[in-house]
Amino acid sequence: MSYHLIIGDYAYSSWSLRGWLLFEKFGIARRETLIDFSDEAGVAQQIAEAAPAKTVPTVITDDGVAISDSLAIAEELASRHPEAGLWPSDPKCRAVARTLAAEMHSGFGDLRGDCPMNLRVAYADSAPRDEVLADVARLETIWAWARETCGATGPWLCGDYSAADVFYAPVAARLAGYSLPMSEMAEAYVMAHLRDPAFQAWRALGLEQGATLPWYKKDYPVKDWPI
Ligand SMILES: N[C@@H](CCC(=O)N[C@@H](CS)C(=O)NCC(=O)O)C(=O)O
Repeated sequence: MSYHLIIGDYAYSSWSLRGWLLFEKFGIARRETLIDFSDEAGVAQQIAEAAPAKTVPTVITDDGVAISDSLAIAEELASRHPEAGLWPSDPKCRAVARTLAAEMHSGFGDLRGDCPMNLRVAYADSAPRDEVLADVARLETIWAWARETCGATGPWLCGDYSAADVFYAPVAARLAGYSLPMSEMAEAYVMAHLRDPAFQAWRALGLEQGATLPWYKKDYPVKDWPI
């Protein structure tokens, strides 16, 4: 099986980071095309070959299907590569992992809206609104629930690194990048993502490639990236 993975800007495209980690962390080969977020042509126009897909990440399979949603990509790769271990093998932990990935995929609108992923900068204080703090509290609740239910003792939510962790990698970047207040447990999880070699490789690409896009800039005091 071969795949063509189309991704957006390394520094700013949180969904693309998820799509890329689904391949990179589970050793699945693909060729990649990078979409330019600074191009006047929007994403849909740039990925016209993958129509009706209109967002990134999009994966084109060798049988010609454009999978244009990160959760669908996770499920399809898990089905096609059962040996890769995208979801935990234990049914109980797999249910937990899927629940967490799905909640991320459909939720946390305030956090996502106020704190867009930006791997080029970290802010010392982002004056979070109560709604954003409520999203952080919810993250802490479900992260703790996952760890407890799966008996996780290492860095990841459901035991070994799984697709659930993929979905929270950009969330970790937001919590760290906007200096959001969090518990010790959450901070340890966030730092595990920031230290992850795959995440670091992606961020390094984001520092090297692509334009700095002014519409992501926030007027908060800047600090060094936490790691
Ligand atoms: N539900 C989609 C969301 C993908 C998405 O919104 N991607 C953004 C980039 S991070 C995009 O392509 N935006 C371009 C547009 O909306 O025109 C997923 O899970 O992959």
